[in-house]
Amino acid sequence: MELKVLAKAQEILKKNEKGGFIMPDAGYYEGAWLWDTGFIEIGEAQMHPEKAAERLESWLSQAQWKNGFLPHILFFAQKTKKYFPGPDIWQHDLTSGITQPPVLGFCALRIYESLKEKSPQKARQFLKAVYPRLFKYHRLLFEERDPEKSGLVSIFHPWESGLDNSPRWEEALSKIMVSDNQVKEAKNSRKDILNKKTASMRPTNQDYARYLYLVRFMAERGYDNQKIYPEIPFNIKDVLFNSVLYASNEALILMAVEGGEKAEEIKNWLYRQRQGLEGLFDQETGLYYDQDVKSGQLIKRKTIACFVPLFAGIPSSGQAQKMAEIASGPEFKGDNPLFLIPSTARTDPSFHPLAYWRGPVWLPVNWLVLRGFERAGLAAEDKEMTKTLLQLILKKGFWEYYNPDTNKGLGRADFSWTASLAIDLAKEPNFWKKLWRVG
Ligand code: 9WN
Repeated sequence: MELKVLAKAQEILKKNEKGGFIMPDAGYYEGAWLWDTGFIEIGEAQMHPEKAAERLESWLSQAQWKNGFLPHILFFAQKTKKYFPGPDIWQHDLTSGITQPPVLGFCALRIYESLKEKSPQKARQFLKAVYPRLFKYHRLLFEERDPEKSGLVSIFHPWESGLDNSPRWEEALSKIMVSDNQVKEAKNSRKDILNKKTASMRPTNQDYARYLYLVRFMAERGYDNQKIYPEIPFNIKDVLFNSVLYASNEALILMAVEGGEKAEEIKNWLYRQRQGLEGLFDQETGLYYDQDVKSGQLIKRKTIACFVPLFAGIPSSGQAQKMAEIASGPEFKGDNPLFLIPSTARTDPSFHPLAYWRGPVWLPVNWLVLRGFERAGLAAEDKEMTKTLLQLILKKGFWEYYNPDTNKGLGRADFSWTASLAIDLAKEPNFWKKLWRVG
């Protein structure tokens, strides 16, 4: 099984290469996305560590803004043929103006460790190039996206969460009023790029009108976080984003130690983050939720994001055990013989097996939870999910997402992060356990 997965996964990653990067897929997504790049290079690090190191270095140096910010897309050209919204909407050269879950810290550590085995000198050079950039990005997040020093940084756009049309964002978005003309504008802009089949699964034109409203809101303020933070209608402490940031900070500490840098500031962030993340736990349901900064309330919608604190080692062992029971119970796994976690709970009023982040199974977030089970010492769940995810991919192919009832592949075929994370799963490395020793 392992060899078959590895061969096909590498073929896909090769096919999706363009301009020195690996795109999410070869057809629609015309750029290199932040968190896709992170997940892609985690798999690549295990096959071609030198190339993975070169690509991440180059992505960081081309994408990073002067103030340290890392945008969620680095485009290949000023004009996109299919993908919308392209650079003309973002108004920031070749990048977008929002970020994505900060997975690059633990991705960089993964590359560093593989490279060290092959060439310690190259590994040191890689560390020297990427560590300061990642540190600067994290510092910016803590200074400008958490001015109240809660230990939790804010996201300003559903795309920053990576889980675009998750039901978690419904209420905050409903407060953004968009006119019929704005919805029409969104519809016309997307018209040529979506075929009927895919269009019905992706966010609606109404959603897109609101997404565009938020982009313009930020662009008009020159992407100045100080101006945006108090005014933007969408200001959320996202539980997945912050858990991933925690794990990337742990990775930065390991990198700082390797490179002889001081890690005090990062340790302070971790201390505050742990308290912030613990505050997102809801006793009644046994899960972790996002917090809306405007209302101060937890957004109690059950989705796969509720489990991601496991990846950061935040839940106690009792909490983790209970979370594993919920994940494998009727609300999430349901009757599917495979242990896969749908993006949204089956009991949520907005659950739909075809609707993008409102039901379908996505590999990267399942991977975060599975590694979270590993971290919590829940070996049975970890093993079972690894087995079933690989079975799913072998049987159905490397899709963007899958129907949680029938397991049918959906969205775009031959998707890069599905291929690269399949490599990580098939090789069953002990690597991640090393990361967990910190914290
Ligand atoms: C907007 C590239 C990206 C992923 C996101 C996924 C989808 C973009 C889109 O594709 O979002 O960033 O246009 O739908 O939701 O998680 O990074 O694969």
